[in-house]
This record gives sequence, C-alpha cells and structure tokens, in this order.
Amino acid sequence: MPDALEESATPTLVGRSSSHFTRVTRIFAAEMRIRCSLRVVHDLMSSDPDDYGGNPALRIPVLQTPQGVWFGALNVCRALWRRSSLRPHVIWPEDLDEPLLANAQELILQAMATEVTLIMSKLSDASDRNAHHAKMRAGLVNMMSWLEENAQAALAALPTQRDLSYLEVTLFCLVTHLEFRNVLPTASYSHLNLFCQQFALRPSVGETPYRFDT
Ligand SMILES: N[C@@H](CCC(=O)N[C@@H](CS)C(=O)NCC(=O)O)C(=O)O
Repeated sequence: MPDALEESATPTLVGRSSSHFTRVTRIFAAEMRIRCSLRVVHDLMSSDPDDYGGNPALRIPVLQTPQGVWFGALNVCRALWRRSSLRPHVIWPEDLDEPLLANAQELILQAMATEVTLIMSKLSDASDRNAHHAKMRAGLVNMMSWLEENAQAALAALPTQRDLSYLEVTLFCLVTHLEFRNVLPTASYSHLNLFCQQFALRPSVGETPYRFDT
C-alpha cells in the first residue's frame, strides 16, 4: 500500500468508553474530525501487553496507526493532531509557562492517576481501609479543592487565541469521571461544575459520553 494511503487508514484506539484517559483522546479525535475504531479492553486485570495494544505498562489508551503505536493519552492526542488536516490551535502542557497553569495541569493529571489507583484497588478487592488508601483519598480531596479554588483564574490565564487545550480536556474528563465512577461527590465544586457545563456544549463532548462497554 502506498505511504499516503497507509497514513489515511483508520487508526485504532485501544481503550474503554468508561476510561477518563481514553475519553481525553476520544474528545481530541472528535475535535480533529478523525475517525478511529475503538478496540475495547475488557479485562483490566490482564497482564498480557497484547491486550493493551502492546503497551508494556498494561495501560490504556493506545493508538495503533500504520506509522506505529502510541502509548498514553498525551502521545495519542499529539499523534491525532499531526494526522489532522484541521490542525487547530492547541495549548499543550509545555506551553503552560507560569506556575498557576503548570500546577493546574500537574494536579489534574495526578488526580486522574490517583483516581485510577483508587478504582483499581477497589476492583482487585484491596481493602480501602489501609493507610495508603486513606492518604490517596486525602490527596485527591486536596487536589480537587485546589482545582476548585484556582480553576477560574487558571482558565482565564490560558491564551485566548486557542481552539482547545489539553488542560481543559483533561479537567473536564477528570471532574465528570469522579461523579460517573462514584469516586467523589462533585456537587460542591461550583466553579468546576460551571466549567464542565460550558465545556459540555462542544459537540466532541456529546459524541463521547462515558459508558460501560458491553
Ligand atoms: N499515563 C497514562 C495513564 C493511563 C491510565 O492510567 N489508564 C488507566 C485507565 S483510565 C489504566 O490503564 N488503568 C489500568 C491499570 O491501572 O491497571 C496516560 O496518560 O494515558
């Protein structure tokens, strides 16, 4: 197959419709108008990298393209952007060059990772009464409080000339996922909820709802 045709072949996203890191990439794909087929990872307890599109970390999302395989949400989003003919103006994490914005991005990604650990330890039947679990929950609550306090200022500090930012997509996927997976009630986070309501007006959000794959 000629290179040009290979590049245009539909990429496969390996992930789950219930996963927040996967949703980040699905929102990016929708924003870039790139059609991806979803290969669902049904068993997150599998230790076989082949079940995760070859990712040795045994994590999703992964994007399989004719060019190669991309591990992790940020790599996937960048790969999608490079494939896109639209090439919208995206603010990436490395563009966040002041503490407020850089720390907001760090805490959003850490809160997402903490949520994964809490959910996975519950799934694997680990006791949720141990000291590490309690520390992770405390950290998650602290991070969400920090984000609630600082989100308005951080969002206002984003460059106005943008079509999209990794910060907004990850923040939206984090806050809505906490509620979806009953990890933490979010009703009291009024600024974060307002942001989510506004961000949810984007068609890319409506096209990628959280749901459990069957
Ligand atoms: N650094 C990775 C983290 C991905 C991640 O933690 N994904 C979760 C699903 S949302 C996962 O694969 N969990 C399986 C596990 O923890 O074993 C990224 O940014 O994509």
